[in-house]
Amino acid sequence: MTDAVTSLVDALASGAVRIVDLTQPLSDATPIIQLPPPFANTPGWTMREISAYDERGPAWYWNSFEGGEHVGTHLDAPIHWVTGRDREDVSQVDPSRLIGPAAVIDKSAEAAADPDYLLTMDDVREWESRHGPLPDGGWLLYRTGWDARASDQQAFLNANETGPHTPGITIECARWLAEEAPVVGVGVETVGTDAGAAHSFEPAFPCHSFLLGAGKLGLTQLANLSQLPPTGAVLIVAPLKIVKGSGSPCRALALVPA
Ligand code: 23J
Ligand code: MN
Repeated sequence: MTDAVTSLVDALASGAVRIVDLTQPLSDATPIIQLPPPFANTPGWTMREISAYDERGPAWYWNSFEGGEHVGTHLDAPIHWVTGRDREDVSQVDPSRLIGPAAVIDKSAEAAADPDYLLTMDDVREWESRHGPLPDGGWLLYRTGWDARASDQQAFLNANETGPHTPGITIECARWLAEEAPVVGVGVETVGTDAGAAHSFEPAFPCHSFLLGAGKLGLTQLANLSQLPPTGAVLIVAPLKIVKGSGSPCRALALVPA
């Protein structure tokens, strides 16, 4: 009998299992969320060179970096939101929740037609009628096509005088995902798990409020969800183990059967 890890190693070597990188590049060009006044905003990503094979360090190149916890592809820990304030910080999130089966719901056509498109309970029920229930202990990954805009802050935030217009999830569906669905987290391609217009929802930012309040996780600014099947992929999320962190930039990978 071959053990499961050996089988995985063999499958990776043979190409029977493919690795899809779901992570956006992290640089000073990475788009960041823009909250309206009077709220404080996050700094973006900055790198400072320590040495580059020069008099400061003749044989080595290295940098320091600075940036918000919620910049680029990143994980939201439950403590990020007031509803989850007594729950885990990012260093305390159990690793068993950072690896799990992924259900991919594709609403990219709907979001292309309407940038304020909201995923509904009917959408989830329709997906479940074709692919089965959402995975126990797994992740819902919500594809909207928004990853194509991620190299351009203006297109990514898509704001006008009425605020940002980016796709999200209805209040009802966010509540169900938090309180009833068997998933441990929700991943999106946009700057946050909530819709651009969610500042005016009741409650405001329902994905953050309900999911993090229920101890679940958020994952944002994903790339390459188009390369995943609706079911059958495994998500691997690796945030930094920042003590007292509310979240962390992370590497997000998927293992996909070829
Ligand atoms: C702070 C306030 C509102 C929001 C966010 C952060 C995020 O989207 C985030 O990155 O968690 S909506
Ligand atoms: Mn966040």
